[in-house]
Amino acid sequence: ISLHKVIKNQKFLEEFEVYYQPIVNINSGQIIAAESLLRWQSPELGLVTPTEFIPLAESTGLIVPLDRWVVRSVCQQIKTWHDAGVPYLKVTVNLSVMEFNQPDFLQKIVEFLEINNLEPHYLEIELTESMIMQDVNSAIATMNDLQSLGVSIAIDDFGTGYSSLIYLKNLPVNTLKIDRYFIHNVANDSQKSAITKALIEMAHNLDMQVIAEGVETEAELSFLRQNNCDAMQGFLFSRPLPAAEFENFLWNNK
Ligand code: G
Ligand code: G
Ligand code: MN
Ligand code: NA
Repeated sequence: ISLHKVIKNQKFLEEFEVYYQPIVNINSGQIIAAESLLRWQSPELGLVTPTEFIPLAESTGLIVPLDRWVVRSVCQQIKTWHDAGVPYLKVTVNLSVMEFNQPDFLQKIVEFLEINNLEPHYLEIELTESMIMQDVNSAIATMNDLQSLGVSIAIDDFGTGYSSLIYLKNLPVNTLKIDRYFIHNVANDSQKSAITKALIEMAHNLDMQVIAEGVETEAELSFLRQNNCDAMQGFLFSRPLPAAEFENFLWNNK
């Protein structure tokens, strides 16, 4: 498809948009953060989801400028929201392993924070287990550098990768995001319940915050609340929203 042409022409500045899904404190119901999620509104193809275009962008290397555009846009957006009076909002960014491994990756993060005069702890990078396990030592070094800058780190889709728990103990990680596979019907599935409880307890013992992904029902939410999960995101609370709608949502939830 025409992704290559689009990005080459710099037209992606017009066709791509960052959506934001609220992340909510499980007890207070307050919005504490948002996950940024990229969307491609193609004039020819309509709304294309990341699962379709990210593999293509990765195989062509175009994911690097694309991910950088996302980080830059997100930093700018957080700053705009802070200036508008939204306190303490943190935003997470999903990155491709290709961008994470670029030699100037950290330098770019610093640059985007600085040009927006943004404190680093408002940015969180989401990494998957498989991204980290490709080259554990190098990943840990980059993660340590991010944390030294003040940027926090989440492990995304946790439970679906192949990382060993021995490694998890040694990873510099602030937040563990339990994959939505485990959350779906968790209250009525004894195996998922057992795994989810164990993951929450383990993460807390490692001083990590726990976010449940893909929460769709009240039953799932109350299970998570009873078992001390810290935060949640999912369609029960809100779908990912365009920036302007997300901002309205924020004001209505104060
Ligand atoms: O929003 P949706 O569920 O369709 O996202 C599908 C996948 O695309 C998720 O695994 C998510 O991590 C990934 N993704 C979303 N936004 C970005 C982005 O800006 N950069 C990268 N590299 N991946 C993203
Ligand atoms: O892999 P990652 O966790 O980054 O993917 C996030 C994706 O999950 C987003 O594309 C988002 O659209 C999707 N998502 C968010 N909340 C829900 C939910 O409650 N149910 C389902 N099925 N998908 C969700
Ligand atoms: Mn994610
Ligand atoms: Na996930």
